[in-house]
Amino acid sequence: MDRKRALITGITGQDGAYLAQFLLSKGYEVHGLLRRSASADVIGSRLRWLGIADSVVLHDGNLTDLSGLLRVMQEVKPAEVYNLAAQSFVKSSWQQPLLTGSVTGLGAANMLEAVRIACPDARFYQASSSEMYGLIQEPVQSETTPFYPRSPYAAAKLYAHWMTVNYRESFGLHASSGILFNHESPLRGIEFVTRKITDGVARIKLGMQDKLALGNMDAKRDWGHARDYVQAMWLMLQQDVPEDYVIATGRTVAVSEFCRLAFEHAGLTMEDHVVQDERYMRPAEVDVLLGNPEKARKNLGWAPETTLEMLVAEMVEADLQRLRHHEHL
Ligand code: NAP
Ligand code: F7E
Repeated sequence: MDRKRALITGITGQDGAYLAQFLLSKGYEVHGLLRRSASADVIGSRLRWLGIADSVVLHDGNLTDLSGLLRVMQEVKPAEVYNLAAQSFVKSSWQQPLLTGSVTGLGAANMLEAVRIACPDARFYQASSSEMYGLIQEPVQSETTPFYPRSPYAAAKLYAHWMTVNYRESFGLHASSGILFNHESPLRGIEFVTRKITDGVARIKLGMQDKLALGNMDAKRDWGHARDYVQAMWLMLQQDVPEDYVIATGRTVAVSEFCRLAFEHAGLTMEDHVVQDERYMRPAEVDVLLGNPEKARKNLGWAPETTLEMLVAEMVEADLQRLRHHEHL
């Protein structure tokens, strides 16, 4: 029997790598979109870290180039398409608002067009984000909470989110959005606060640096593990009816609390090392996010397996190991 074929945009990112690993374990033939880079050595480092770089098929393409996306879609003919590619760093979206709009927003529209034209029977997943709630309109956010984006990134994601809903309603595409709250892992990009903290803690522990400079430590996030969250993406596409789902843990803690847990895991005291630096503050902040994953629990049978304490421990240990072995990610 032919293996089921999936196409992942953003396969070289944190979620793309874990999703590829998960789909391979389910017996899928996994294809991914790869944007060309002159720094070929860093491309695919996450796939290599998971030991799956040779098990996936990569196709040249960019989310901003519809013709290329159409070509890939015609070539692969995927049964499932996961649109994870984006300019995903919120802070950068104020420096590059148009690029963010074009990749994170219009890029999703390009993908929907490519699916509608070349592969209308494929099931489509859009990586929506809790950042869309921004200035929160309800203390606990669910699928029915109104959105209030607070960054060019969030505004672009909101456009992509509504385009996904619109293509489902207009053309009958099997298109679902996962409104995912922050999820982290040892494969998280180094500029995001959790990985910046665990990498910093590991460096301080190994005597490679003494201080860690952070921005707003009072911001609160609902943090889960990427490995758990990619399973929810897959579950959404296995449903008969496409819908949108909040994926979260239901627990929120401040950046300072994440930081304290990471320092404590390494036997260090946060107050001896952390300094505040204006450079890491944002023009507009999302103060607190807290998701209600009840619909996903009920309809998908999904629940997170990793606690915050387990996540912090895994990330600190991975960074200690990497630095001891002079590995980079
Ligand atoms: P990530 O690590 O930043 O990965 C982003 C991926 O997008 C990378 O593979 C990147 O390729 C690719 N990409 C960027 N611009 C592209 C372009 N123009 N054309 C093609 N590919 C492009 O992000 P992540 O944390 O895995 O998140 C996955 C998705 O979920 C993103 O859409 C993100 O916005 C969304 N999301 C993330 C979270 C979270 O907490 N992680 C929560 C909610 C939603 P390169 O490797 O070449 O840079
Ligand atoms: O910031 C505060 C910062 O950059 C979290 C993306 O995956 O999740 C992510 O977006 C919080 C913010 O992630 C530093 O101000 C303090 O309040 O790790 P972050 P994010 O902005 O929440 C959502 C759901 C996505 O969709 C995005 O793609 O931490 N913070 N000090 C800091 N943040 C950073 N990066 N660096 C600091 O030094």
